[in-house]
Amino acid sequence: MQNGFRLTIFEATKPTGNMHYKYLVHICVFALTGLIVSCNKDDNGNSNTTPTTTGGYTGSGSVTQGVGTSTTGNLFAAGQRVASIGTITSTDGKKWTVPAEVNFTNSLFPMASDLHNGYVPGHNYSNATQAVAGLSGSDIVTIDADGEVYTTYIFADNYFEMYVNGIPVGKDPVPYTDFNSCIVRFTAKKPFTLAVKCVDWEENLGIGTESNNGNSYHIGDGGFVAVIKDATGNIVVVTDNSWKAQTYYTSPIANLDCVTESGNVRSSTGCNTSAGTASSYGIHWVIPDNWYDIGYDDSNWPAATTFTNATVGVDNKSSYTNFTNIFDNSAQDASFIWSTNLLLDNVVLLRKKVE
Ligand SMILES: [Ca+2]
Ligand SMILES: [Ca+2]
Ligand SMILES: [Ca+2]
Ligand SMILES: [Ca+2]
Repeated sequence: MQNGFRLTIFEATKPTGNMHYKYLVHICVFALTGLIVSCNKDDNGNSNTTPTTTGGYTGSGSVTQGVGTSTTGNLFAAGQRVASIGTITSTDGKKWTVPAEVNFTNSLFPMASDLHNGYVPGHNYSNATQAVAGLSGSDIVTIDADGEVYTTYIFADNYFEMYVNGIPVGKDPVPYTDFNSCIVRFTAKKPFTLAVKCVDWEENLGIGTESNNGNSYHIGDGGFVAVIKDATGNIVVVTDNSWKAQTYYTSPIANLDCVTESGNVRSSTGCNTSAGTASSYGIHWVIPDNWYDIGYDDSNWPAATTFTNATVGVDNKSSYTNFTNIFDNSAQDASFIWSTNLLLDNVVLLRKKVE
């Protein structure tokens, strides 16, 4: 930021039902213009920049190359793949968390309930009725005390954190693999706004790759599907292309000039998706502090792209196939959604207003 300075003005405490969720409000003060504007800034202190050119890439993102440094060895020791967290520094000197900043270890962010979870004894439910019957009621997050109870069914490849009206309602209990599915319940009144952070996890931090069939740099894919039912069991919303989706981390990139940016459209559809290397590039964009709030303006975000079950590859996963009566309802079929690139875009934010 030029001609100005940044102040962290105050730390606010935001009530979220039976808990409090602390967040920082950052304000940029421009000395020359006198304007005060809200400023996008992530937990690493990075803020948005104007478009620059780096090695053939021109855009508002920051460019990294190669593998990051692990800072948390494994978020979920029981998991099939190691769910590590690390940091990596971009060519413009900014520090990024890879694959993503998450609230997995934040006890104030509620854990989603299990629709199907092989790591919890008895939670390999064969149908949704069984899974809901296993819930005590203490899982229900209050958005509006006089609202009705909504039940969300979710399958995510690999990890999600969901908010309703800016209030955290559930995070995925299995960050990487094996594949699980979830239930998130909340009381609310329409209209309400859904916001979901989706992470396609990675074994090779910062380069979006994992070991698969002998290839150490296989490019993993993402995908998110959800169905919300009201208290009488009617479907009120499914994932489809009426949702908004924005990309915040793309990797592995072989040639930086394959990523294009036009307004809020960040496209890697022209990039090679065969495999990564140890020296692949990544592109990172700053996630706005208030991206999950009701009032956040997503009007310029791209529409979500839909993908088939076969493309995401869920036909052999019981955490999905046991619940096709929910996710593949013949009258109101929920589609997998993501940004335009299911393979290379690894951190995708989704938003949807339910009227
Ligand atoms: Ca998961
Ligand atoms: Ca994945
Ligand atoms: Ca479906
Ligand atoms: Ca990926």
